[in-house]
Amino acid sequence: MTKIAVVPGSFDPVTMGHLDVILRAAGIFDEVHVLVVHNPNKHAMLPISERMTLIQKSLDEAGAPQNITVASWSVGLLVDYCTEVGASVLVKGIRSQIDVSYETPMAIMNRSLADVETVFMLPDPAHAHVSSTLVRQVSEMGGDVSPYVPAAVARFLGARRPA
Ligand code: COD
Repeated sequence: MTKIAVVPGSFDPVTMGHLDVILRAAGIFDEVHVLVVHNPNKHAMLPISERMTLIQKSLDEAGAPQNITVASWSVGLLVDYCTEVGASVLVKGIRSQIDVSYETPMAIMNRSLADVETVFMLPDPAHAHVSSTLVRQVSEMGGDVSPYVPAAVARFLGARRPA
């Protein structure tokens, strides 16, 4: 049976940490759906369509395998999307105890709601300190974010900066 995994996130913007988790998941599962979801607890910088474009460009430039699809979801539960596409696994990156505390209740709830398992993936140590929130802050204050984001994102954020 085809094993489909969903890698959900705000991806505002996608970082090297996200990209690492997505590419590793694509090596484990038959199909991976990168799902851009609005997180009501965060103040968004980019519209969802722009985040999707940047993810697709980053994947293309990384020479990503063809079993990765980029999608978005704005109505209902994350597990409703999983049911709709036949995905049985959610993949989440875990950088710290804070991530574990945040993700554990959601993982238990998602299994209870729809029998969707959550796989926690440890980060590449090179990217363990990277978050979209920090990237947004550094970028907005005029810093160089190119070590932390794919080249497509660095170009995009650089072009947005006032001259
Ligand atoms: N290295 C590895 N992993 C990383 C890194 C990094 N440097 N940075 C982020 N990650 C991981 C995060 O831990 C997370 O797993 C994922 O990548 C996405 O991160 P973000 O910051 O883009 O996205 P979030 O944290 O805002 O997540 C948004 C979601 C909507 C996916 C989340 O809030 C969620 O699962 N919501 C559940 C909605 C729902 O259905 N609720 C009801 C039942 S639980």
